[in-house]
Amino acid sequence: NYLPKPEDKFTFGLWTVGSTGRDPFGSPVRDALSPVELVHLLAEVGAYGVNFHDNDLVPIDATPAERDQIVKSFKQALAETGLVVPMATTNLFGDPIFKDGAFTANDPKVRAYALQKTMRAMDLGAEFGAQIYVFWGGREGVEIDACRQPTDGYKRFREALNYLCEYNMAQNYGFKFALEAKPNEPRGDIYLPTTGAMLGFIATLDHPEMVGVNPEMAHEHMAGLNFVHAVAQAWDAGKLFHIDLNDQNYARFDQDWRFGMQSIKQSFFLVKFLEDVRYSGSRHFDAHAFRTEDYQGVRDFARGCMRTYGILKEKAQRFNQDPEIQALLAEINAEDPQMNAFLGKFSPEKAAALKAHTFDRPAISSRGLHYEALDQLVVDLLLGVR
Ligand code: GLT
Ligand code: MN
Ligand code: MN
Ligand code: MN
Repeated sequence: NYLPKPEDKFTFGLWTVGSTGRDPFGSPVRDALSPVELVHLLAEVGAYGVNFHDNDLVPIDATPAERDQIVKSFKQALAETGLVVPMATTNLFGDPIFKDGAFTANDPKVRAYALQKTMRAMDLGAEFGAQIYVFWGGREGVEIDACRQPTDGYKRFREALNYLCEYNMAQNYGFKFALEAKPNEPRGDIYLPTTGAMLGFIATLDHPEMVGVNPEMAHEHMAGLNFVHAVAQAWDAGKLFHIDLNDQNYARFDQDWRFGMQSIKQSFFLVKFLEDVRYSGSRHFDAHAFRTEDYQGVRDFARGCMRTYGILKEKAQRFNQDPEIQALLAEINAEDPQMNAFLGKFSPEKAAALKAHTFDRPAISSRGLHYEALDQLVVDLLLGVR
């Protein structure tokens, strides 16, 4: 039946089901719902959790009294529905003050304000029990490289994260930070444009153990990359703290489509990877309904994201149990005991023996690997004829 279960940890941002369909060319097509109404909508479709930017919940110009009232009513909606808040983040891109970036902006006042805003947003997230804190630097970039050395951008971003790691410790919040890359849009170029770039950058921080990544499928696809590989590298490095699932045609603008809407095969291998390695974090859908939809369509969108994940999860189980597929894999991946003497950890003796060995290149090369057959089995499986 593919109905979502709490252990799936399916989450949505307030900004996702709350999208009113506004785009750079057109005004909203849906009336805005309040955060409380959105929590009820998410509960109705069976989501596990809801995430937010500070200003998705509390408007940027709210008074302290208004903030407290909003927090109170949101907490009540969570209690009524059982939804949790696993992740929180800061809106460091919407307000005009961030037109030249936030942590990396040339104006020190903007950089200081960005730190202040993030600390307050961390306070808000902590109040709701969030454990993951996402950093998407949508405005941290340039249209023209004449305005600063890129290294100043990295240096400022590093200083800000180091500062906020210290704040995290000073407040005892225990957040894990998750950096989200995107190659471009809304800036002409965004610094650290891919998950791989973020992983390299994390190693330069004062507290690398506190910081991981939040890869987004659509963002890696915008860069023309293989999302499963990006996720696998993050996992391999112990850095897959969160994930943004959605879909996207390659090399287009940021489309944020329903998970599985476009790239079924990539989505399948992604779900298979997450399930195979037993990823236990949130499966967060960072996407929104088409502009053609009313709120019934928004529900269809949210249910669709989770349903497709569930279908692909079942397909992954079938892949792992399919005798024909597994026989092919066993054949393709067969060990050669003779090679054990040469492979693995280096030793001078091993290297000497390997250098003296003669390989029969034509014999090795002539072996077919059956990848055509293997892939057709995958296609049959995904198209439901297997
Ligand atoms: C924005 C962006 C997303 C980020 C969100 C978190 S905000 O919608 O397009 O990819 O994950 O800041
Ligand atoms: Mn996107
Ligand atoms: Mn996005
Ligand atoms: Mn995202």
